Amino acid sequence: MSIDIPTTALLAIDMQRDFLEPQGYAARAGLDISRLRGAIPGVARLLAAARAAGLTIIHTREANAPDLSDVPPAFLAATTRSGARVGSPGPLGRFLIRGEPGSAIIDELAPLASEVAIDKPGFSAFEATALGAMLGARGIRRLILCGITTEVCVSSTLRTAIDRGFDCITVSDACASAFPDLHDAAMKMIAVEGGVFGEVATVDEVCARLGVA
Ligand code: C5J
Repeated sequence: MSIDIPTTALLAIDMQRDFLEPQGYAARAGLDISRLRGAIPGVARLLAAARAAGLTIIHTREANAPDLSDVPPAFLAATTRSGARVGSPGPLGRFLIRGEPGSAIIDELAPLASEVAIDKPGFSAFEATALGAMLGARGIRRLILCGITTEVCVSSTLRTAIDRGFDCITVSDACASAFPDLHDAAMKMIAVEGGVFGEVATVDEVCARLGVA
C-alpha cells in the first residue's frame, strides 16, 4: 500500500555522536557501537527517500538540561552504574547534555535547515517535548520510525505513538541495538496479536511505498 505523503512523517531517533562515535556516551557505557552504527546506511537511505518524496522529517536527540533537572531518575542511576553518568565529562563534552558536541546528529545524517530537530529528555520522543503538538499541527497521522536503540528509545517512542493513535511503520534494517537478540525480539513484539504496535517494514519496502525505489 502506498504511503500518503502529507499525513506521514519520518522520525529519525537519536542518530547522534554520543551513541555512534567512539568518544561518546554509548561506548563509555560499554555498548558495542559498531552494532549501533549498523543503522546508519538504512537511515541515510530513508532520509534520501523521504526528502525526494517531500515527507515531513523529524530528527530527535537524546539530550538533557545542563542542570540534569529533566533526567529520569532511573536513567541517572543506571548511567551512574554503567560508568557513563549523564552529565559527566567526556571528549565530546558532557554526556547526553543539550548543546554539547556529543548531542549533535552525526554529520552524514545531519538535518537540513527545513527539517525539525528536537531534544528529548526521556526515552519516548513524546515525553516532555513539543512533538505531539507539532505532529498535530501538521496533520500527521502516520509515523515511519528508524534510529537507535531499537529496544530503548525506538520502542518507547513507538509505544507512545501507538497509544496516541498514530499508524506506525518501524523500519527493521534502519534501527539497531548493541544486542541483536533484543533487536529481533523488539521487532517480533510489534507483530503480536495481529500487529498491536503497527507494521515492520524494510528500507526497500518503505522506499517502494514512497515511490522512490
Ligand atoms: C538509550 C536510546 N539507550 N536512544 N537511548 O539510552 O535508545
